[in-house]
Amino acid sequence: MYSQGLRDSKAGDDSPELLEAFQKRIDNEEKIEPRDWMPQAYRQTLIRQISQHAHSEIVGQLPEANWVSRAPTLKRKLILLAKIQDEAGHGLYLYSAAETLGESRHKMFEDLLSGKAKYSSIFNYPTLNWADVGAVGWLVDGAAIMNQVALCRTSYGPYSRSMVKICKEESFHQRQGYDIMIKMAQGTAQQKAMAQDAINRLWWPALMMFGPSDKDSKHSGQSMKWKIKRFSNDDLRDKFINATVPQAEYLGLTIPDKDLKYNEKSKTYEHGEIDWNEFVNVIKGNGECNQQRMDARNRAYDDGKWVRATAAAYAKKQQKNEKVA
Ligand code: FAQ
Repeated sequence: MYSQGLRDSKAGDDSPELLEAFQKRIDNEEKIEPRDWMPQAYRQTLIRQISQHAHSEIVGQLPEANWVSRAPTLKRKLILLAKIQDEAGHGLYLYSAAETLGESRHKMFEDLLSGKAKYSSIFNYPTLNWADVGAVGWLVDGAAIMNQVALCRTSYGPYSRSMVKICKEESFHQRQGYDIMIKMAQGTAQQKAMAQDAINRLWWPALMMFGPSDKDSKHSGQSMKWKIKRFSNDDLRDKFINATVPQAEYLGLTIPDKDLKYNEKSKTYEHGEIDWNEFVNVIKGNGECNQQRMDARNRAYDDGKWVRATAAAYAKKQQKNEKVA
């Protein structure tokens, strides 16, 4: 019943019996695999989320790439290059995971390059000083891990397995970012001021990475029922704040939230109001760097045209040779 294959799971096939049996599998913590029957809406939700996630990894290389040529030492440059390459790899695993759902990579690229597809809001902010590279590793990768550790248990097999490897690498990214922050915070007064400036600008955008508040999140309810998401946006955001505030204290830096306070009873931090207008504006394409990011991705795609043409010609030639042999 479940191995009907991709072509059998079309709109209109979602009978109550199939839906009920599918939900039972989810409730029993079974992983859903590419050739299993799945509701169209489950497939579409995954394609949307996984492709947005893949685009984020790819666009997310750009703010850090800004500092490759100006890293302060050869060692820092090597570490940064390795991290950026990891992000490209994450994008590729995720595009592959989305392909198992029947979406073509070409279509996903087209949607990104035309501005139709979303990617994480955080990458539309600039990286203005070297401490931003530390803050991106510490806060952005830190927020990404908080979300992705939960996704290791997501119900779709290929997505879940790709997350396991990605999380191992993100954990190294987070630590290299924190290491930069330690050096800056313990350095000269000017370096410490740069570290504080980075956290002032990136703290709130990092909190926005978790998505709209639970009351405004349109997909969370169904995604949690299908165990695509294991925690709500606000729960993950709170976990991130609770883990990160003590790290900022260790650095001797201040979280730029005058309303942040520790609740002795619940043993958790309560944060101030997030500027949701800013979030909406950025995901609509009006952030500080949206245009710059899109231009860079389109330029890279155009520059790579000859590589794709050569690879396609080579593949065609190989096929022809195989036929002759
Ligand atoms: N930015 O109903 P919800 C990384 C959209 S990886 C832009 O709550 P959902 C690694 C959302 O798509 C970072 N758009 O949606 C790295 C939806 O739009 P739609 C990426 C956002 O899906 C580090 C609408 O708002 N991680 O950083 C954002 O249930 C350093 C309504 O929202 C992932 O993608 C946002 N922040 O929950 C790389 C993790 N938030 O499609 C380089 C996987 C929400 O209806 C350097 N994704 N939207 O038009 C997820 O866990 C989920 O998709 C959420 C959103 C939690 C992001």
